[in-house]
Amino acid sequence: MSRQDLAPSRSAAIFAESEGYFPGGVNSPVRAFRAVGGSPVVVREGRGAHVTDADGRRFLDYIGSWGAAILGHADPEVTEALREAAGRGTGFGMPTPYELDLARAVRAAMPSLERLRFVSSGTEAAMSALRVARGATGRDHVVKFAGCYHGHADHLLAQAGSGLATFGLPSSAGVPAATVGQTLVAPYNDLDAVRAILAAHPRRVAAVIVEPVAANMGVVAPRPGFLEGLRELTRADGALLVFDEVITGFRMGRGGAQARFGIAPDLTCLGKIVGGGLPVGVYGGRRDLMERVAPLGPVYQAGTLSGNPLTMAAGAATLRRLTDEAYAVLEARAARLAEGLADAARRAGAVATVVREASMLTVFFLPMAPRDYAEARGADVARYARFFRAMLDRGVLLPPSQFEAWFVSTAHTDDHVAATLAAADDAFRAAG
Ligand code: KE4
Repeated sequence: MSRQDLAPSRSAAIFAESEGYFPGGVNSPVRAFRAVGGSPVVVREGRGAHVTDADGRRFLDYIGSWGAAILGHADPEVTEALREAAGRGTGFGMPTPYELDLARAVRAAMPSLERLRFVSSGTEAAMSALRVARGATGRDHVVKFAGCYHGHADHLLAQAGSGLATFGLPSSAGVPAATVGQTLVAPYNDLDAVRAILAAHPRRVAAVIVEPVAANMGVVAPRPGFLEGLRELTRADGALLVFDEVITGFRMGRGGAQARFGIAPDLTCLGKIVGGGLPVGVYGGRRDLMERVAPLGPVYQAGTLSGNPLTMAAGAATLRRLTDEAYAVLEARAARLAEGLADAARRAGAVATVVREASMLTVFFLPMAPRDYAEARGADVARYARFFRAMLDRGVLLPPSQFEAWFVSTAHTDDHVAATLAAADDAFRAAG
């Protein structure tokens, strides 16, 4: 009997009632387990590398709040920082010293953010960064890449990844054609396609926005020269280069992907880790661009809880722990996990490829690593669903979609990696 077949569960009862409140019973689509089947895990609490569901079942967690929980769940220092901040009040709608503390840490890690603004989600960060780009250039078109996800702002839902990839949605209902008409889409890793778009729309593209390492079609690495090529092409055309580092920021080292690849974008978006697990987004970049933002300039953006003390405290407490040593241990462990998963797939005779970048990875049910969204979508999603369930039955919670990333935290130990690999040995066979 699998773990899921236990007596009628509280999780199932909670989810059934939730379906009477939320569309699909969830507050974000991918959580509904529609791509992997069954009733979703209803998490009652998390601690370290584990989450516990409403029935007391404990799982090793590789969702990690979609990357935010890089220190694991309920980290004592982050929790204490939050407790202390909450005692001072949760928000004032006025400047506080706490936003400055976090801004100092962000800019020390990413000097390209000469000026920055805190917001409350990655969607807000990407939406605002592109508004700055359009306001600064006076141009209306933006270029994005198929399979990249930059949140759910209308004009960014064209061929997006993450939940749209999970559900096979080319875009979203409710988005006027005119809105996405100015969003031009190229295949990831395809510089010729970008060159052709810029040639067809000379000096009309405000920005090219890219996940410097894609993680919303599964983890797809930039090919050598791709990011450098984007930097050159945008500079030559006068378009701005926007790095969406909502996932890669503070995941790929303190300086994020821009430090790892040595490229300075004009604007950067951050989220997740930088808020220590609380609602957050950041957009920032060149001073001459950001000084067009109200109240200094004509680009308007605002937010009631932008820079709120709780998020600032949790973010600052998290970044203090992300030392070079912490990253070295984290990435070595993720590498052992990735190598072990590839070995387990081979032993089981499974057609699977493991792609790892820093401490995030995807097990693609594909014979080789995909270079773009079209190739990623060729993955055997039914086999992924069987693998997901087999791992869940063995106490390991993976992202409930082939097109999302696994995230390793500093709370994952070598023993956790060993337990994951032991489960994977069986699960690859069970997935057939
Ligand atoms: P949020 O608005 O969800 O905070 O951030 C949007 C966003 C922007 N840019 C990138 C690169 C992102 O990955 C995201 C959000 N990531 C997804 C997971 N792949 C959020 C999970 C969900 O939608 O439930």
